[in-house]
Amino acid sequence: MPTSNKKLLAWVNDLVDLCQPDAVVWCDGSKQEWETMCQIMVNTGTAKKLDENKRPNSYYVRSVPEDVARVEDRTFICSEKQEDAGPTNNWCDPAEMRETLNGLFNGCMKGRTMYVIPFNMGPIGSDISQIGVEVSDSPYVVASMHIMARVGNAVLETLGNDDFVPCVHTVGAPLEPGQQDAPWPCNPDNRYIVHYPETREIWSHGSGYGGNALLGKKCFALRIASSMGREEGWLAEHMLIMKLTNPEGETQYVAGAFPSACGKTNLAMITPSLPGWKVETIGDDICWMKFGEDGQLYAINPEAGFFGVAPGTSMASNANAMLSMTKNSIFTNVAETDDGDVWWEGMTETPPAHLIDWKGNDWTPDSDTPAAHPNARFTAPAEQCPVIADEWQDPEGVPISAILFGGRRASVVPLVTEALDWNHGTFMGTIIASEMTAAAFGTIGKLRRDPMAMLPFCGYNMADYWGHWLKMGHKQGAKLPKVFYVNWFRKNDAGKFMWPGFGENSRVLKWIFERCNGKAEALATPIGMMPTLEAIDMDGLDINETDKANLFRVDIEGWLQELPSIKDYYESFGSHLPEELWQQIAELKKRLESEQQAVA
Ligand code: SAT
Ligand code: MN
Repeated sequence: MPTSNKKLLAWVNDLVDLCQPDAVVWCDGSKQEWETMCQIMVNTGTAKKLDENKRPNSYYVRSVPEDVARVEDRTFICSEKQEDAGPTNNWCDPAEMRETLNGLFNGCMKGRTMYVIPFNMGPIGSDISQIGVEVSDSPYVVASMHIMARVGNAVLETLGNDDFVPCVHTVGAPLEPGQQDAPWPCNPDNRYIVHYPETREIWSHGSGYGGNALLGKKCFALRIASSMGREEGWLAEHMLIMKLTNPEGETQYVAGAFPSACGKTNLAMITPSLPGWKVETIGDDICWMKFGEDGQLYAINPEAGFFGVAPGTSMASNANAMLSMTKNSIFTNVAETDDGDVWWEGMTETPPAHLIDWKGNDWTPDSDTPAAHPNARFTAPAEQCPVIADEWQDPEGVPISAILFGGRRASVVPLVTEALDWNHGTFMGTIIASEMTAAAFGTIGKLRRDPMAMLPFCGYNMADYWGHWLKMGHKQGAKLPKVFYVNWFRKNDAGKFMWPGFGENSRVLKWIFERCNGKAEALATPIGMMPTLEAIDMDGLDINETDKANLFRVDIEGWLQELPSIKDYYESFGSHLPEELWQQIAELKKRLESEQQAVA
């Protein structure tokens, strides 16, 4: 045994009794181990090695149509009391769930190997990092965890006899003696992604894909960690972290939460259009923040790799992501080219003449289904990102100056607004939403609320989570980041995006940077501080005057119309909703109405 940690040894022993694997392997995290896992996947038909000259040390994996994404309706928060999971989570009584899972896990690894994967979320040795151990019967999980986390002996050494978060994963497909394994074993009829926040445990059954199976990611780093953060006074957030450097060489660190399909990974690796400005990446998905002794919030990226959506990623949309995955990467459910490489929709303007699609069928540009699954993924080491910041693994973390919230809003929400203070910023986070339908001018599409972009990832009652945010702001001596709400997606009368996005977002980042160092002007409006028209650098941008004005327009009527839906939303949380947030609505309403009267 590579450890003498009593809890760990006893836990693994119990799991061997329960799951009855044929063998147990303690993962050491070595290169040799990665090679062994990949070879096993090749032998069982799970993976294909890509052409060594085109993409060295990289593999192609195809799952099955029943197992292609996270399953939110099969994800459970099993707190003792239902109200502690809150109305946005699936809850089940923990005792009942344990009984169900005991049945399902009994003998679930027969005919398979149980891998024990010690993993560190965050730089090894950092005070902000956490340690977990995942037990899994999937070599794909072991190989993916090699990229996404720090794994193996170094973690066990750091762990010593301390506590860890136990994570149990099985594909839920035991093998009879002599039974041929499937290339992608799973059990779609019995999927359970289960969290016990009070005892800090994760149990996952039946899926081998992404966040269902790589338990360090959404399960630990967000759901369990958010609950730990609440108890211990820190924040676990669904945020990118980036480092901005201005032409004078000054730096600021910014974190940002965006719902899916808002270009979060692209923003994390943005190539700024503004001359002299530099953006570097610390993380693209998850951010853990703790107060330092100086009262500032210090952030780490708990992950070691990117698990990004492939379709739409190209040298034009995100060159740095493309360059991160040129070697040592795993591709899942993309399409396979005839010359041993990968392709997906959007990678090149002209698709190859022939591909094997993600289901294993021949594909040509005339086919009427996409070649890659829309949730196809690349798994790539963060250290391979050309713009990864030098300090991305600094155990101290980086001091955060600004937090961005954003959604995809065709109407009402301007390009950028700065919160009046921490409480107002928290309010902004709670009202993040994306429009599900493209809104016609003056009407609002159906809104999907995704507070702090944490809707599927908060491990306890969402309203209590907002309360925790507010409480963080009351900490004695806290020097809090400024909070900004951005919206790259506002449309004009003709239904066209008014803002070009991508590298041009650096113009907004510049204003945010200069608000943080006190150099940029802002105007007080009913919805927060906004840039003066001169404060955002529009040099060389082809935007007409009407659109320019509308990007920054405070839509008084639109906001007043939106307030009742925010109130309805808040009401769904009953007595857990912090009083402070009701006050935020009341104050916003007052500011909007007095502006309305002033204009009339
Ligand atoms: O599958 S993951 O949860 O890791 C990624 C995602 O769905 O956001
Ligand atoms: Mn995410």
